[in-house]
Amino acid sequence: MTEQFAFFASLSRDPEGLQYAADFVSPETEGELIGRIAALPLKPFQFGQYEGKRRVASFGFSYDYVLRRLREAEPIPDWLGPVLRKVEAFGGPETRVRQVLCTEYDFGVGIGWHRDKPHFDRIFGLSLGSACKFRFRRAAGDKWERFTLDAEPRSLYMMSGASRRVWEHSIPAVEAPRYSITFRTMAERNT
Ligand SMILES: O=C(O)CCC(=O)C(=O)O
Repeated sequence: MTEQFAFFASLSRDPEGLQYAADFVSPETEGELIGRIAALPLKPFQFGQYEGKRRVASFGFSYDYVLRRLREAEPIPDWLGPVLRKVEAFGGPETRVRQVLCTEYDFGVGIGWHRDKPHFDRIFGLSLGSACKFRFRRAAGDKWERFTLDAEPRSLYMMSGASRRVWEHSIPAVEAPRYSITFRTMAERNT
């Protein structure tokens, strides 16, 4: 991890392996990235026979919920290069992002509880346009232990360790349009 990024000090009982950097990109870069994402041929997120309300575009790989495996997607476009390299620098030596997901959440849209597919290793998320409550939960006996990260626009979170493998995450319906770029490295077995 380089020292050029200011980290959010952990509050209490935040999930192990979760890191957060405020102001990861400038307002100018945020505007440019939103423009690029809005111009993509975004499609409603498909999981098997179901369709999510968020709209997405995948690069590098996408997960096929019918075949239950990764398949190759369009290559990661050049306009994502500068921010992708900055994310890799944040991740530290040997961080190699191989999958990128651009997502648009319209007003009132969120994402349900899940963990990312095991084909991926670390997950980085850049929030653009508006803030969201990035919620975590994990089973604790017959209850849930919970944690909420306030993900501000232009911030980056990284999930590794237990925050990525044990805790589930979700985002409740957003109160203003939000865009995100999710950067994923591959798990060993897929490299
Ligand atoms: O929009 C985000 O920051 C999270 C996206 C996410 O959890 C996912 O696509 O699996």
